[in-house]
Amino acid sequence: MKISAPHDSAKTHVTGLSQFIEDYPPIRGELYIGIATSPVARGQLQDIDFSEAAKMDGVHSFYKASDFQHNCWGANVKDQPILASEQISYVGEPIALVAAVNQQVADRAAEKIKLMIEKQDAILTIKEARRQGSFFQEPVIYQCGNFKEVLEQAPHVLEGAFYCKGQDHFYLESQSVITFPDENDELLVHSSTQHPSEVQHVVAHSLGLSLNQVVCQVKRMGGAFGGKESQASHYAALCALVSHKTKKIARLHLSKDDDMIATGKRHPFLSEYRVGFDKEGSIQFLDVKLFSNGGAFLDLSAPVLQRAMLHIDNAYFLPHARIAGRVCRTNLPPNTAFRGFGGPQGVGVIENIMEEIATFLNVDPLLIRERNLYGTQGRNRTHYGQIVENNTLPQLFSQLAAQCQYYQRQEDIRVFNCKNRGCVRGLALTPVKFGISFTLKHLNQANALVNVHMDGTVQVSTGATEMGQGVNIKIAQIVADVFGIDVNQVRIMATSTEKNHNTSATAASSGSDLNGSAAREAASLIKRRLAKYASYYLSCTKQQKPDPISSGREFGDDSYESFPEVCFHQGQVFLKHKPKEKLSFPKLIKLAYTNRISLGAYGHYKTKNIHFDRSKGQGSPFLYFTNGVGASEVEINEYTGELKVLRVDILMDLGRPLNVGVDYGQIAGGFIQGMGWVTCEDLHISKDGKYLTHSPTTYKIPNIQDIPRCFNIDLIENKGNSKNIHGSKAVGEPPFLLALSIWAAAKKAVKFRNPQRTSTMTLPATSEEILRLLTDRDENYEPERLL
Ligand code: LUZ
Ligand code: MOS
Repeated sequence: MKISAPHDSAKTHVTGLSQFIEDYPPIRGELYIGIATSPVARGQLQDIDFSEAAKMDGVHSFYKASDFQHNCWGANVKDQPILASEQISYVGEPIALVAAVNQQVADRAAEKIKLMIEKQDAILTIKEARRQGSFFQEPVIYQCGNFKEVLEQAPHVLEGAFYCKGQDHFYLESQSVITFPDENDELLVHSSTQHPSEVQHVVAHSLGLSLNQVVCQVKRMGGAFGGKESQASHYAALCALVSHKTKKIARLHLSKDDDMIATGKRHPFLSEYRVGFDKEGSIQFLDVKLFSNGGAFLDLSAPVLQRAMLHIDNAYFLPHARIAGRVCRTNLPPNTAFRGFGGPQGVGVIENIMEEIATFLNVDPLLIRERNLYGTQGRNRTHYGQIVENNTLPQLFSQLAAQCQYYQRQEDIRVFNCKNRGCVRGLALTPVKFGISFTLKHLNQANALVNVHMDGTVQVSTGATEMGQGVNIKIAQIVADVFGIDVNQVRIMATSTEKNHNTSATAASSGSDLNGSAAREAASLIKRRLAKYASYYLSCTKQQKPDPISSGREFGDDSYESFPEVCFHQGQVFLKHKPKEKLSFPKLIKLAYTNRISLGAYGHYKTKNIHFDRSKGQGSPFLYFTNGVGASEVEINEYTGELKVLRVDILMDLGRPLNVGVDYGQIAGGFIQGMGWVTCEDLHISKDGKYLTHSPTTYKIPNIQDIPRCFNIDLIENKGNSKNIHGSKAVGEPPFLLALSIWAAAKKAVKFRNPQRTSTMTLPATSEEILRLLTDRDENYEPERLL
């Protein structure tokens, strides 16, 4: 298998030819949509007055909640109105729509729609939600071991809290959708979504259509990161309403500011912990209460919390644990999926604990981490009961610590910090063990359609959506490998619910695993049919070769026999014992066609042997784990609080990667996105509950100068992951979590100067936060206020 085929959009991305939704040229008669959104975080809608807006030239029509057949949607529970009608729950919540001849008119008209709202007191923070008892659902509790008994016996107990803020997805392409109406109320929806099936479902349900009247198509997204796992559906339904009512093409595209104000983000978490450990630093029990800020509606908050709870162990064995979690209901846009899906928020808790234990015992944190690492028998059972198999963590730890000269550099840093004033450094090494599979079992399935055309080229359609992550090229490689043809002969087609039904979101890092496996199923079916024919054809002598037009033999039936003597290799097909006589792949395809052999197939894949009992919090929800370690060194300017990442070393176990180039890109990109989360990306909300950070001028993501000057990414060889396609491992989310090494390094650096104050360091460790800790300012500062 060619492991570093370039990304299939590489050329068109850099030349600007890649088509995104907004690139659709203007279409005669189409309508542009403006949205009147709530200016308040909580209130009662009394009335809507369209009269001023209606006077404008170019305004076509107006819509409100009652125009929907079913004005509700939700990823798990349909608790969210598509247009608010009475209760208003967050700033930016859509209340009314205007359709107009162009975007300028639509936006100006939307501003002129008068909303009469009676304001109510909003709940914005976890702290306030807890005070008022504002929660979704009941608390969830996972327990393992004999928590109560060890509680009394632990030699040391530390208590504290971990404050972890949210993050904006900052995809380059905002939420975008175009809808094309057709006869008989049919609708074609082009959406920038990770989840075409959910867009189809939400559009159909809201308009009272059946699912077979709605097709959702996705060519690609300009980034998504979880922000389009559920929340594209909301905007698709708004746009579809206009098309459905007017029978005109409608277009909806959020500006960056509107998108950042109105859409949900990574969940902030407040976690209170109590940890017991012995004098060596081995954890004996862990007791954690996690509170997430879910925003106004449930969205994906329940499974996000669940993944946080399932990743509270990160890479460490917890003999006794009680993990409790609760989602707070507040008046913010509903928080949602974001790369890592709660995992980073859970892992942050225990990595912070590792630093705290090390400080308490006055030893290097790496020793504490290694001491608690998952091992073999007796130390390989997670707190939810899954056995950690094919455990590469010990190898990753020792290899990276040696490669990056961890202990030598800690000593160098100590000397540097003693000698220098005004500048302080820190170094930390943290691991990740990310569970691969949707935690909701039935989502772990995929289907694929493979069509072989007469010239021997192949089209593949799956439910996977391309958001830049490279799922298309990976699937193309898998299919090319089945047929023994060049990857350039395989094209991955736009995702459409017309070709692939009931698909799961491209999420949970599992896009290539699930859809690649389904595509291999489909391609293998065609290959068996071809092999059956080739086996017969190639074993005939020249004189005997059948004339397909007049031959009486039939080959069309599906066969589960395999024909191992038939080789498909480098575009040629031949018999193992007669390698001289070759058929080119296109020639074989033509012969197969004239013999009426089906050259299209459908494949289905489901992940085996996974299960999870949500009520008990026990099971084996994950097919396998993707592991990695990262070591980061930071330098902090003590006068300004500015943080620079000097050096990063990453070592990951990706099994046998499908495409090393794409995977390096995912590691570098995921890590830098994580770096933003732990250092500079800082969401601010006004007292009235409006996001103030709604453009690149007020919200800082990492830029090119923030990239570590020394950035080493390496993989270990692991041939032991036979559970997944070609022995590969998923890569999308896991590297994100390694950025916690930067946060831990910052904490270590600050601790050098001010050991008393670091236990409450928030995440992100912004310059302001660092300066606050270094200068002892702001004694009454309350990190809870931020979450
Ligand atoms: N989405 C989801 C996810 O619905 N379930 C998951 O377990 C998950 N995990 C990671 C990212 N998205
Ligand atoms: Mo998800 S956080 O869209 O994998």
